Amino acid sequence: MKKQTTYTKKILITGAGGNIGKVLRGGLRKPEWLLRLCDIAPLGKAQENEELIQLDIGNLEKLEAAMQDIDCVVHLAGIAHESNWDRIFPANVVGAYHIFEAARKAKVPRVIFASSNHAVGFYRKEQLLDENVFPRPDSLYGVSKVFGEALGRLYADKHGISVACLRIGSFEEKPSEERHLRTWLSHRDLIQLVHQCIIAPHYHFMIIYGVSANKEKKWKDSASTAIGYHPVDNADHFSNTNLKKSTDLIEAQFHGGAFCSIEFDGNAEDIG
Ligand code: 15L
Repeated sequence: MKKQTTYTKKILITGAGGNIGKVLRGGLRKPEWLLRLCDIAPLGKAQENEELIQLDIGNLEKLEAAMQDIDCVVHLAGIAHESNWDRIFPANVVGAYHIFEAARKAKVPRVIFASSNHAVGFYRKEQLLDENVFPRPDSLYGVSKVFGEALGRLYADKHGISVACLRIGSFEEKPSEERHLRTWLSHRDLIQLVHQCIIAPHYHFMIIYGVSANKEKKWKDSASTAIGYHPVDNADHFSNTNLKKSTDLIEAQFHGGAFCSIEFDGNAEDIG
C-alpha cells in the first residue's frame, strides 16, 4: 500500500458499503484526510483521497495489515438488526474482537465503535437514559453491542486505545415512525458526531448516544457536549407527517421498540 505523508488524518472505515458507511464516505471526505474504506463487498471506484480494501473482518491478519498507519478506525461492519446467534456471533462478536485486537497490534490510537441504542433497549421509553445506566439489551444484536462496548473499555484501560462507543438511534433520512420522534439520528448529525469523535483531543473511553436534537429525546450523555457535538436536526418538525404508530403492546413500552417484541414471551410488568 502506498504510504502518504501529507494527510493530517488517516481513517479506516469498516462496513463502508453499508447505510451508515455510504453517508460517512461522502460526509467525511476532505483533501487533508485519507479514507481507507473496507467492506466485504466491492466499493466501486476509489474517489480522490480514498483507498478501497475488500476484506472480511473475520480475517484478523488482513485487518491488521489494513490498519497500518491509521489514526482512527470507525467500525461499522457487522449485522445491523436482530438475527440468530449463528450469524450474530461471527459478525458482531468475533468481528468486534478482531477490530480491537487488530487496532492494538497495528498501534492505532483511536477506535470509534458503532454501538446501538439496543444495548439499552429494554428500559421503559419514559425513562431518561444516560451513559451510566446498566446495559439492558433487547435482542441478541443488543447483546453483541454490549459486548463491543465492554471490549472497548478493556482496550482503553489495558492498552490505552482511545475509544468512543456510539449508541446509534434510528439513522434514517427522515422519521417515519412515532418512535423516531425520540430516536431519530439524521444523516448530517451522524456525520458531525463521527467527525467530532475523530478530531476531539484525547479521550479515554466514552459512550455517546447517536441522536439528533429531537424535542422528545430521552437519551443524554455528558461526552456529546465535551467533544463539541451539537446536533441540528429535530424529529419534531416531522410530527405532522404520517408517522407509523406502534400497535404492538411490547414494542410500544420500551426504548428498543420492535426489537423488544421479537420472540417475546416474558412478563412486561416485571421489566421495571
Ligand atoms: C439499530 O441499531 C439498527 O441497526 C437499525 O436497523 C434500527 O433498528 C435502529 O437501531 C433503531 O433503533 O431504530
